[in-house]
Amino acid sequence: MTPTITAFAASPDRGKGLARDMRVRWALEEVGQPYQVRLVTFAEMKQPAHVALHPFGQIPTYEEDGLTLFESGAIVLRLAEQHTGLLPQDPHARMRAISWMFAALNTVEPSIVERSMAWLFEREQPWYASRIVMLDTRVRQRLDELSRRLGDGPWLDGDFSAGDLLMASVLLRLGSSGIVDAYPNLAAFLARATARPAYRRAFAAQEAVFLASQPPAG
Ligand SMILES: N[C@@H](CCC(=O)N[C@@H](CS)C(=O)NCC(=O)O)C(=O)O
Repeated sequence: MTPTITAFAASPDRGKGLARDMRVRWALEEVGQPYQVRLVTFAEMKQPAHVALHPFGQIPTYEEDGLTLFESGAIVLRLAEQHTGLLPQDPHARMRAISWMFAALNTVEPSIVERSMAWLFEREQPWYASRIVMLDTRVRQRLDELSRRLGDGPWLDGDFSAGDLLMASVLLRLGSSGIVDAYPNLAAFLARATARPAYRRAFAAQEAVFLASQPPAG
């Protein structure tokens, strides 16, 4: 059965690949699994039909043969377990790659999300200028550590894995802040990740949703 994921009908990032359906689309493309997308509005995400799939009324969700999942990390793990290509076969290497998945979502993403939320909701407030300095420091602390561990390696631990996919997805959320540019090895990691054909296909698919929502030029 072809799995179905949900994504924003109108993504706030205007198709820049930052919404969390992107990482699921990317994983689906990496493993060569065709999929369908159901687009949902913000209002629909909070309705009982969607909340039955996602208790927090968010995207993405994933439905496949009677299995319903939420949380992008769990969905990527499901795909990586089901197919070859995103997790090593060796049991220790596999668990290390899974550790990187958790690290991306649990250790690196929170400070990045906090920074984005402050920009979105607090940037007009009098405290923003001092708060952003503190938030940037916390982001940089994680990037310092990550950069040290990555060193000259192409990926975090051996071959490209779901850990790299999630870490790249998380770092991309720093967007135009320029913070990643101060770390040449992390910038190169992102360049390698986003050059992958699976990433490009996933990006184009989510961007097409935004482009289709725009009035014709002229
Ligand atoms: N931890 C969740 C976060 C999901 C999440 O925050 N989704 C956002 C889109 S990227 C969303 O649906 N936001 C709308 C809302 O929370 O109302 C995951 O990784 O799937």
